[in-house]
Amino acid sequence: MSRSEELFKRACEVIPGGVNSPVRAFGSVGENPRFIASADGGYMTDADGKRYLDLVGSWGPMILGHNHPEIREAVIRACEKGLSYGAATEAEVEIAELICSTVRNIGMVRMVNSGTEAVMSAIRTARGFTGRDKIVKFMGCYHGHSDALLVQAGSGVMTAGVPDSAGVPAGCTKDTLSAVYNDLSSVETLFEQFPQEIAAVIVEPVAANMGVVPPKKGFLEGLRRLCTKYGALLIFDEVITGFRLGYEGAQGYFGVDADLVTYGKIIGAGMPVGAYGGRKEIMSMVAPAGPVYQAGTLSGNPVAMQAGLTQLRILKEHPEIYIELNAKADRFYTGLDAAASKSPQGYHVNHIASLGCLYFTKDPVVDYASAKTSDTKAFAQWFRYIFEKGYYIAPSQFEAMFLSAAHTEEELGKMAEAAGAYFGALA
Ligand code: HOZ
Repeated sequence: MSRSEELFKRACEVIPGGVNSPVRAFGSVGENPRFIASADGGYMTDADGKRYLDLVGSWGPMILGHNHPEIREAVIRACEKGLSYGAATEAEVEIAELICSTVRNIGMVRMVNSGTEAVMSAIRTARGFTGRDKIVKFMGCYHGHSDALLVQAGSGVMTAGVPDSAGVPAGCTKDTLSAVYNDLSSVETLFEQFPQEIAAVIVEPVAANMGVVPPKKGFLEGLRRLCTKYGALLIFDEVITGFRLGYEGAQGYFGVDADLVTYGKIIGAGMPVGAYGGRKEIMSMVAPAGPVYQAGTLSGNPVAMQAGLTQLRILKEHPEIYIELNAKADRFYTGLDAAASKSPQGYHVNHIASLGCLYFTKDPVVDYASAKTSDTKAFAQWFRYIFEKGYYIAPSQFEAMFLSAAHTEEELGKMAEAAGAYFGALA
């Protein structure tokens, strides 16, 4: 029995499903999870000593690669000064100043501990600000696991084939309206039905929890227009796209302004951090400045802030990181596309900047319904092959691949070659 198998056996006795987040379980690809012992640069090493080129990158935040020396040093220095104070620190001011001075439409920002918390709080703020209750979300978009948002959600719930969750009272989702991603008319219909009741439209500007689905031209601009017309707020959930598509995330990449933006793990360089921010008049609603209550002992944790601040500073001081990463990613996904085209089966590679995904379907994937046409058995077979070759991709069809600055052209080229061999053999 391998060390990972042994650990999984023990874990199953004491942790539900043996894992602390369902997407790590490998169930949908017919495998057991690998327990990770360490990570460095573009690689992770499991408990049995097998090394993988890691294309998950802790689900996004490791844009500079694992164990970056400057970030590690900043964390060590912070640890030497104590792990948590539950009190204000200078680093919190610095990171907020950095974000507010560089990202459009962010006049104030509040640190929390995860993307789930950021989204939950942004929704509350939008409701407090507008005095309205309803929110619009898109099928297949995932905004964390808070009650109101587990409605036709992506990510692990989509992988499990149960896009809603048990344990969510109907009352919690009665004000959540679902629209079709990339389909403006579905949003317009909801606004026509509830012109005065919708507080906010929340969207992943690039949907990256049903695989990767970029927005069609005009979709985000149309959402902006509709929200302005009906007095609702537009919330960009940038847990995945923030500081990844570019320094200003999707707002900068597409040139569309959001009213509120939510961030997740990338804000803490992989440490448990999230944040939400927006224009001053909206964020001034948040306690203690305003009446929308939101709190957290560990929010703005001093160690996590130093990690995040260091990563954001590096990204800001080196804009060439994004240029090189996105160009490298273009070449990689083009290579993967060429490799998969040898497949007798239908396939589609969707990609934008360093995010990408290979679907096993003949139809273009533009929304939840088309993402679900992907043959998940074919994905599982591909996963097992490429994983065995030493490439750690997400163990689910409905997640993204995340490239990092630490991945080399040569390593990615080898992966595309391995894909070519796999799909060639199927032909
Ligand atoms: N799709 C999830 C993040 N956006 C994966 C992470 C998790 O749920 O553990």
